Amino acid sequence: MAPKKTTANSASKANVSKDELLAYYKDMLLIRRFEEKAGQLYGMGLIGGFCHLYIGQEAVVVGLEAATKEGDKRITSYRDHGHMLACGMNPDGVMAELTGREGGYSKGKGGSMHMFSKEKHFYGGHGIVGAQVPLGAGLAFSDKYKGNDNVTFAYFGDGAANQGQVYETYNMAMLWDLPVIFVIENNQYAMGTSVQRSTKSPSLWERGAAYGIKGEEVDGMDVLAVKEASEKAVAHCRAGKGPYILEVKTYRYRGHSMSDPAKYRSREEVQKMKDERDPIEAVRSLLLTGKHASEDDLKAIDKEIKAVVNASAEFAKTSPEPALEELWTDIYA
Ligand SMILES: Cc1ncc(C[n+]2csc(CCOP(=O)(O)OP(=O)(O)O)c2C)c(N)n1
Ligand SMILES: [Mg+2]
Repeated sequence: MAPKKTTANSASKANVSKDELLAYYKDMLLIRRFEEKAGQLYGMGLIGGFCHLYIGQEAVVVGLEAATKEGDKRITSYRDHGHMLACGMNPDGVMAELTGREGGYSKGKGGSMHMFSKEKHFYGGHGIVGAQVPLGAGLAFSDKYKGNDNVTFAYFGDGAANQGQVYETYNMAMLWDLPVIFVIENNQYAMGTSVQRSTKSPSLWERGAAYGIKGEEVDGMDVLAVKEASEKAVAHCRAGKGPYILEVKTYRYRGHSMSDPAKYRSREEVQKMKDERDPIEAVRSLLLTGKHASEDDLKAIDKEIKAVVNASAEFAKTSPEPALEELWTDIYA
């Protein structure tokens, strides 16, 4: 059966409680401030190697996580700091991994793209474009095999959506009715190529039709729309109906990685998104106009989050570098 296109919107905003709105605001703001700090530490030479920031895309992961329960799994690409914070991993451990310190999630030996948390069911952090998609189906297979109702979120980008392994995975996931939500974070660009330049059929979720997988497109700058779509997708998977595709339309404000001359788009385009579609500003405005919070309340939240992020940076600077002997631990050979 062909997938149905039902673009979720925020029509149900009125049904969202004050506490929920505040929680989404805080979660998105934590990611934004954390990423800004990571950018600063990178500029100071404290973070080496690759570093891909999530700024602009915060509503995607926060909206999706809003529909999860304990036991659900997540796996993503190298643009992974936001996913880790949103599933409750400790900012100290994430920041210390970025600076390559002992207190990091991979003891300082993995860096930005290679962190994991068994406790929070976060399975990385993958630098090979698209590689996490079949791995995500494998995670879902394990839950199906065990007979529980957990769901796996396999996140990947618009660029990765042109990888062959994605479609091999779609086929197997549908054949075996795996409880996996394929989340295409369509931020309009791959490394330096826009979707328009690289992709003949710009609707990425509709490709699931070839495998009979249902899906939809969602406004990824609207956390409430993402949450609503996530609830629907999760219900589908938990009911044993097989995989689901969510193409979440979003935008990254920063370069692909820290070393990106960004010649493929104009400053005006980026500024327009910031001015008109910022996901955090949107919730801020809902909080204020709905009289759920005052300017002072929001200032206090800002302060609270800055303190958490500053503490993580302090930890990441002071945690020692891994000892030399660590070169010989956590390796296969
Ligand atoms: C198999 C493979 N090919 C190429 C690369 C280089 N590369 C890294 S990220 C990237 C772009 C991916 O873009 P997208 O999937 O849209 O994710 P985004 O960076 O926008 O989150 C490319 C080509 C890689 N890491 N792995
Ligand atoms: Mg992209």
